[in-house]
Amino acid sequence: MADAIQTPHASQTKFSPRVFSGIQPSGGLTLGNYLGALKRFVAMQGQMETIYCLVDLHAITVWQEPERLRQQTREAAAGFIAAGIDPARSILFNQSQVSAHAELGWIFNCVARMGWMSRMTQWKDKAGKNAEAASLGLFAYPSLMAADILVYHATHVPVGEDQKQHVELTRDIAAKFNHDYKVDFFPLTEPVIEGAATRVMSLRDGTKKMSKSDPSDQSRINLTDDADTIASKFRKARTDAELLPDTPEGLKDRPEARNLVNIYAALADLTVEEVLADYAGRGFAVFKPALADLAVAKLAPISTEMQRLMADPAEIDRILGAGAEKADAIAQPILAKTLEITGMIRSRR
Ligand code: AQP
Repeated sequence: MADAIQTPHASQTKFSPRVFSGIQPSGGLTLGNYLGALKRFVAMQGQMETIYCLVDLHAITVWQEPERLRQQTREAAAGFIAAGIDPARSILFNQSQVSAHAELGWIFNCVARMGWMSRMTQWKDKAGKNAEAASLGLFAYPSLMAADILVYHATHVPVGEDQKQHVELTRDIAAKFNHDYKVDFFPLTEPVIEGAATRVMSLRDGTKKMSKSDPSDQSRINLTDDADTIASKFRKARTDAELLPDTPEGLKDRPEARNLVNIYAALADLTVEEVLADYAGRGFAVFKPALADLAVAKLAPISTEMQRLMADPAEIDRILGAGAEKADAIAQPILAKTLEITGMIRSRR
């Protein structure tokens, strides 16, 4: 996959390739998080330096019960490791243990414009009609996300389609900072969005994103679901009565069918064309059990390994702490230089 990764902006060759990405521990990890993000985090490991973060400060932009948040953060860390993130090859930590994220986030709050934030579709979706009652943190979310990325001078950010707008805003913040302070200090980071399942949809409604905070558990596959639950959710997934077509164009106005075919392709590392070559002319009575078998084969080992890791929470905390130390060592000099550029006095204490 190395050839799919683009190099940073031509004038910015001084930034060495570095990957940063994160997931909110705002619930259990879903198949959407796995295919849109985690599976690709694992694939990028070894291609360049990789830094992965459980963004707990982002999670509290909507209410989180404290003990539950701690549990979800440990469970997400177990999910990362079970899916193939090796803490010896990637830096893995939770965001709140590296204070440079929040500090740079504040500076970026002063760079980003209100108008930019109010145009973010995630803000509009999550705040809904009652924006007055939403937290200030939810509004400023993309500015903290820019800090997460840029405090490491990360050049590449693997994300699902829904986060593309936030990575573009990260580039806008970097460009405005560089312009305002007449420096070439922050890279213009590239989103890395690829594969058949960059937007996995709800199993109940093919027009809605699969999400860990959807009130319906039937709408998603959780990485902790057992084999029977996975099979039953795919069996009950909403579909139409048509047979599968022989080209991707035939799925154009069939969001539920397209979603299931995309999921199959991503899990099997096939193209949509290859999946349709095998299943064209077949109905869902054949396709759904095949998809369920494939999903169980791919996800059950992850779920089993997660359970094993979760039995030792102290070890998970140790891994996150060690990751935070390594992350902090990269972030601190970049934060210190940012403070110097912005005119803050840095006397030795
Ligand atoms: N349905 C999805 N399809 C593809 N990629 C997805 N991602 C999330 N859902 C899908 C990708 O997973 C990464 C982490 O996302 P996040 O947890 O930071 O936030 P999110 O995008 O808001 O995910 P959720 O599951 O919908 O969380 P809640 O319900 O808490 O808001 C990102 O790279 C994202 O693109």
